[in-house]
Amino acid sequence: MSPMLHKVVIANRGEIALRIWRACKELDIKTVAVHSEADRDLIHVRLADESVCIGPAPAAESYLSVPAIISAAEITDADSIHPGYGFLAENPSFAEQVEKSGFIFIGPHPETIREMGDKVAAIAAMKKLGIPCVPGSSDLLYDDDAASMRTAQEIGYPIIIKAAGGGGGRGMRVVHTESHLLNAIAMTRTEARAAFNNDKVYMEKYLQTPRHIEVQVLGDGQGNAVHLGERDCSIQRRHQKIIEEAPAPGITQEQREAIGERCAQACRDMRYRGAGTFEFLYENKEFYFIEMNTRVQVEHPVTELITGVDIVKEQLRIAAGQKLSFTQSDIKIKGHAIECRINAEDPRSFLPCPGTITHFHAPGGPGIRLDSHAYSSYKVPPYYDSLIGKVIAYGERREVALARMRNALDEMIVEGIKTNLTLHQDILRGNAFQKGIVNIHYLEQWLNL
Ligand code: MV4
Repeated sequence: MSPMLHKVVIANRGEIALRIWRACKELDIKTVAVHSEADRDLIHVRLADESVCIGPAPAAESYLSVPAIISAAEITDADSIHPGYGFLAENPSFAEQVEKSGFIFIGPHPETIREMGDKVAAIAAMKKLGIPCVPGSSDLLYDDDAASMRTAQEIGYPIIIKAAGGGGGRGMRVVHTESHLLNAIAMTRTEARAAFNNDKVYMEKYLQTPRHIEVQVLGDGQGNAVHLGERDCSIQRRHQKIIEEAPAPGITQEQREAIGERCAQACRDMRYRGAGTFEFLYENKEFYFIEMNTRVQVEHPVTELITGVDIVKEQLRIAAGQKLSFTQSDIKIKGHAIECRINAEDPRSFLPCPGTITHFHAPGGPGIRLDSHAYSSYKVPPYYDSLIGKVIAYGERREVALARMRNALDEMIVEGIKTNLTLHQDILRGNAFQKGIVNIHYLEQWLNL
């Protein structure tokens, strides 16, 4: 068996940096925290074996600085770099430079990240590998107006124009009638050129009320891969997820195995390395692939709780060159888990609310997990995203997980700053959420009431 990693640079901040530190310690791997000037007081900086300040507060000059992070790995004699999520996690040039500098990038091969970052290439690859995609999704649009109009006609309105370089909700336009089509294509193309330096756009059938369901996978880069079931992430606002759960309510074991096995087989076929997520829209009992994420995700804990697999530890083992130590038949989905993202923000305006947490109490008890870097006297800086922690509730049944989550939210104390705790309590009281039937528009519609 390949030896374990020796020393990991944690190239991130906040709760995920702490999560990565925890996994490293369990595997007896040394850690280097790299942090900005605004993040000296982060808990994982204190806990790590070594820490390096990599620049001033703005992310562009610290967490997004490739030379600063690689230099930190060099001076601390680390052997590997974990990017977490956000920042450089899905930047293929970063992964490439990490490897060219002689370090292990804890994630997929740079070429895989590059391919999945181009949504048109990703869809083409998935289609070949037998993953169900949205009708029309392989139709690249050229500067041929007549052809674009024919394609839209064939797919049937409404359609959606998406930028190949976009993703996560950036660079899309819904078109309901032919009269708006050409203008929408031109506008999406212009915006995409400016935002992503890539004016490739494509067209899909627009699904009006889908749920967002995603499948977690792990591959070892040696042809072994498993799926860890699915998550429902439909509760979102402006493409920011707020609540996630696993398994997705109403998905049968047969559906789970069918879609999961397709994803796992696709990973075996492409020798996928690391943790990954297949994002689907789910409507009328059908899954439609939209994007693949090549990183660990914020919501990975719900999957950990229903499978017993430590996804971050698996990322480290895979990066060390180890084969997956389990096969699909070893993976059993048990119970139900729900995650609430706790943000430092105004619960009504959603404006970020940085500041000092004067008093903090962590919820606990049976089936409650808290992934958070927050503590009493911690100062939430204004420079980064406002996530201060995640409450994750587990129960043998969904109702039990829900009851435990309600208690945990009641029990949790965050004083000194505003948080969205009350928003979570309101959502959990809603009828549709309790029934487990919400689609991606539910929260925004409910907020507008
Ligand atoms: C769609 C769609 C409907 N039909 N594609 C938004 C984020 C990006 N990942 C894909 N997105 C969507 N693609 C088709 N063909 C609706 C969305 C969408 C959405 C998807 C997932 C989660 C939240 C969303 C909110 C609005 C729109």
